[in-house]
Amino acid sequence: MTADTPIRAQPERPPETEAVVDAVVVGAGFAGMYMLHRLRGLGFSARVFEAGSGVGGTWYWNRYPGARCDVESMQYSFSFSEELDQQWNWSEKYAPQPEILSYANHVADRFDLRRDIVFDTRVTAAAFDDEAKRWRIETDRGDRVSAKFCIMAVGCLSAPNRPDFAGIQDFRGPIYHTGEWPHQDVDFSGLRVGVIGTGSSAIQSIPIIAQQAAALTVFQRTATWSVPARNESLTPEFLRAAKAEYPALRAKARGRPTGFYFPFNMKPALEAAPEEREQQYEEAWARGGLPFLGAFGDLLFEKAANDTIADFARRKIRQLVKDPATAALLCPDNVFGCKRLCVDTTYFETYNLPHVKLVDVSTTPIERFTADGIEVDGVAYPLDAVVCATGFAAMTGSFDKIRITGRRGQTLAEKWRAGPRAYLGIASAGFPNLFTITGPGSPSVLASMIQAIEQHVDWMADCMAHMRDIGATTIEPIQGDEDAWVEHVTDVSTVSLRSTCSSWYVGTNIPGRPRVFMPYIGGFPVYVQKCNEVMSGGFEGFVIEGAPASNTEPKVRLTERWRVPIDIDVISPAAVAARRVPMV
Ligand code: N01
Repeated sequence: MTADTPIRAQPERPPETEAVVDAVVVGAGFAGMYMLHRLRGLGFSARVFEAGSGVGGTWYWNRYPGARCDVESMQYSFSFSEELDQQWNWSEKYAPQPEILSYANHVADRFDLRRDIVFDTRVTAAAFDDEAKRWRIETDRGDRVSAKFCIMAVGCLSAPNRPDFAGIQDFRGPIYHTGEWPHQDVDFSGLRVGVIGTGSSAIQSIPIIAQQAAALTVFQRTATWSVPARNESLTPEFLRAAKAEYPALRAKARGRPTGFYFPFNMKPALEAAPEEREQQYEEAWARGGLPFLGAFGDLLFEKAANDTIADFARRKIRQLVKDPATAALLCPDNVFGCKRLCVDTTYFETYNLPHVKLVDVSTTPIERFTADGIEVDGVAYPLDAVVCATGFAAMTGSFDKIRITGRRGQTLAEKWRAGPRAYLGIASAGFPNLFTITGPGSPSVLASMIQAIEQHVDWMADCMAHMRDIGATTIEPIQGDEDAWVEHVTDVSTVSLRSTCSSWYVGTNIPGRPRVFMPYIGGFPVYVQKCNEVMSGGFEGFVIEGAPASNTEPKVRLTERWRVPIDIDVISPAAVAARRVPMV
């Protein structure tokens, strides 16, 4: 079996109309897979529904040329199994998408997950039956399942954003989206290709597409900050040494604001002499990757400090790109790292190729598609194929696709219309027993995703086990505690320069969406500690119903590895401001 082999669990498995399980999990990416593993371990029955034909989620869908992770492979992987850590060998510092998908398939096989996953099946509706205290889940192939718990493992970046360009239906060639790339090889040889967008997906795919295409035109609305990846093969010696220290690396990672470990410099950039700053930036640029933002401690808190790293990065772009006019267009004029920082391999250098052209659509947007290409400002760009690297309806887009109905007929879409509201990003008032893995209001995309997933899944599994212990029927956030958390998430975000620009973090990459800073930027370990305190305090901020009064003594089942030492305390805005913690 190769990583690309579409896998169906039970192709002949007919829709179930009367299934009754403890939990339904929506999605079989890393979150859904680990959730299933934990549920099974606790003796709960579960059904996982997955729209794709295989496991892997993000890494199943995002198969565009050049797709790879920009968190180091040794850390972008499950940490729950020491044996898995020791036995799996990553080939590169930053794993390519096919290898990550192979890993997902390996995990599915190793833990025998497929038998409870129904592939090629999309959950269309989930409704809470207040009398039965159960969720009724429906799918697009006619399944009707009753579950005590409904667990959304739908991913943060999994609902592609397809802008409604005028005339798009007239275009004669194929139009691809990086987030829903075909499973067959796409060959751009000899073609005139247009790429719309310059975010992470675009900057990874552009250098590869340029190698094939006869002509490549990139339509850029906002110039992107990108740092060289400095990817490399991992030697057997490196792997041996790293694995000898693996548990320590995992523990250190859990103590970091980002949930992954890298060396960083706490000193404020503004306290360093210009020569020291230059040297520090040069060294960090030479090491490459997201840790570049850890060159100094104040880069995402002080605009004047940020200006110093932005000036440095602009100089690098001008050195890398030969044509001054193109270089000028590629130099962002916004806060460095405000949008998610990109990590590339020869992105800027690609614009030195004679057949690659950059078109600025910042002030004159894409006017229309025609049968033969794209028009901007009255100029026609003839194209044979178009790649939309236009991103996602982040954090909430996948929830919007499912009709989720809670108490009193309220839908989650209605409740979240002005922005998502969830307690700890784990659950939302009015929707009992509905859990949201890496939901809005949790560190999620601001931490290493797999780390964030494991912490959420373990917390939820521990919670469900506790409810079973005490004979409870439902758990649901208390409105006031949820409101306070949502307010805290917003408060903390204002301390970071990240809250100042338009990006998918705040939902404004898509016209009409409310501007709300959705992930929790207060730091991963502080968030973990808050979750632990909530649990050990008897699920503070939640109301648990149905348990006999004699059974409600708090019994903490907290998964041991989440008793995380707080390396850096960043819970309050003041602490964030004072500590100057680099968060990439
Ligand atoms: O999406 P994006 P992405 N006309 O939203 C442009 C993760 N990820 O798929 O900036 C013209 O970043 C849009 O322009 P603007 C990672 O967290 C990780 O690239 O809104 N252009 C932007 O340039 C990442 O941040 C990895 O002005 C339009 C681009 O499309 C996240 O996924 C790899 C437009 C979208 O960029 C999303 O990345 C890939 C329009 N109408 C992704 N609409 C790794 O781990 C949008 N754009 C390496």
